[in-house]
Amino acid sequence: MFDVEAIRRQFPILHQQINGKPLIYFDNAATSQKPRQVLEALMHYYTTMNANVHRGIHTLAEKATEAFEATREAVAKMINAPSKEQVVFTRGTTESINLVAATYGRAFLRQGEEIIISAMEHHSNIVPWQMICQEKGAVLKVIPINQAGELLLEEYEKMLSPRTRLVAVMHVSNALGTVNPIAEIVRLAHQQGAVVLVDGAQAAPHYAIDVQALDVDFYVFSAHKMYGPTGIGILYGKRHLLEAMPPYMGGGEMIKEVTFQQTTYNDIPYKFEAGTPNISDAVAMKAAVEFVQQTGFQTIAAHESQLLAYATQTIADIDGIRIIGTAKEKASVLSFVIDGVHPMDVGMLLDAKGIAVRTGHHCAMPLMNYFGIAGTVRASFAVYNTKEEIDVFAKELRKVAHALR
Ligand code: C6P
Repeated sequence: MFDVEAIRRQFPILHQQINGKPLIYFDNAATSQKPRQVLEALMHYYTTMNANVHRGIHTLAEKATEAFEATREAVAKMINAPSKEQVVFTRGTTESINLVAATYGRAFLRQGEEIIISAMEHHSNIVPWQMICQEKGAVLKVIPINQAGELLLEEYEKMLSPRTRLVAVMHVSNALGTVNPIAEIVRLAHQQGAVVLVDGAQAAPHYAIDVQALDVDFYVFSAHKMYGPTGIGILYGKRHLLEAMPPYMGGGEMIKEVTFQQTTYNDIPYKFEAGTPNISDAVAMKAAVEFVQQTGFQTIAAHESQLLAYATQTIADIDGIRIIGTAKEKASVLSFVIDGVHPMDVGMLLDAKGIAVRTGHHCAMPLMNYFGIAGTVRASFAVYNTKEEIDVFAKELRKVAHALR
């Protein structure tokens, strides 16, 4: 039996008052809160083993390196990567995408070739591709969506051609909640010889990811949205691609030998990890991986899906409300507008009641343009949220809508 109160007890931050009201944290798509085991892992790292990794032969350096590499191993297992060398530590999703755009893009993209993204992408999965297309004279194409916020797969299929070099799509939309059919997107791209990068920032917190079953070429995500620390994220890549890609940044750790004439680069993944990495947060990320695995992805997804259904139904009859993102397959993101009311005003009035939601364009301005809106109010749920919180949220939202309209 799933015991949400037992889960909540593991999250110290949840047990506080905000503006005199018990905190209701519904901004999980922006960043999730951290369980005690992650906080303790950080403390444990700094109080027992802090040292630089891969460099020293002293005991602490060995301990730190072991803990750092243990996270790589745990992440590889979690996403079913064939080997831990295919798991590169980055600062997060944004850096992972920029890394691929800058290295794979710079090395392999040719003038007149095409990169396909989708109309619902986060700016992190638009701008790096725009930059590399401009640099290389390549063309950026965009898969359109329907009013429900679903990709038009027939249009995508028509867009693909031998000119397509790379397809970059999100697994789950941060602004709509749409879950995209990644295996099918990958299958179609591979038929044309294109590689696929999947932005898994909003999928990794909710679903068991199997990079081999999906057959993705690159899969990227951030620890901080899956109960881990900020400043650490993952780039998974197929071995032959990572090996063929040039390095991202130059510096320590990414080399085998340096002379003033030339440098030979280290093997993967270290080739992409120049400089002292974010060791402490990487080490603590293992505790986040363990948290989601102990809780179980099935349990997490089932609970969040109940919350989404309950919230959607509970707010549906509020005057003037319109839900943005009504795809058949949805993760626990509830985005909406209220006619005649600015999303920011809603967010501020909810905050006064201790309720944290995100308002605005959610770093998806082209998507907002498609819907003809400046932004939405977004409630996004995590495993520690409850139906009772949704009841309070719906009651306060009703009052806010009434007062502002
Ligand atoms: N979305 C949101 O509130 P970083 O910041 O690198 O960890 O993740 C960027 C990113 C990339 N792709 C998707 C689908 C995302 O949702 C995000 C982060 C947050 O929706 C902050 S804008």
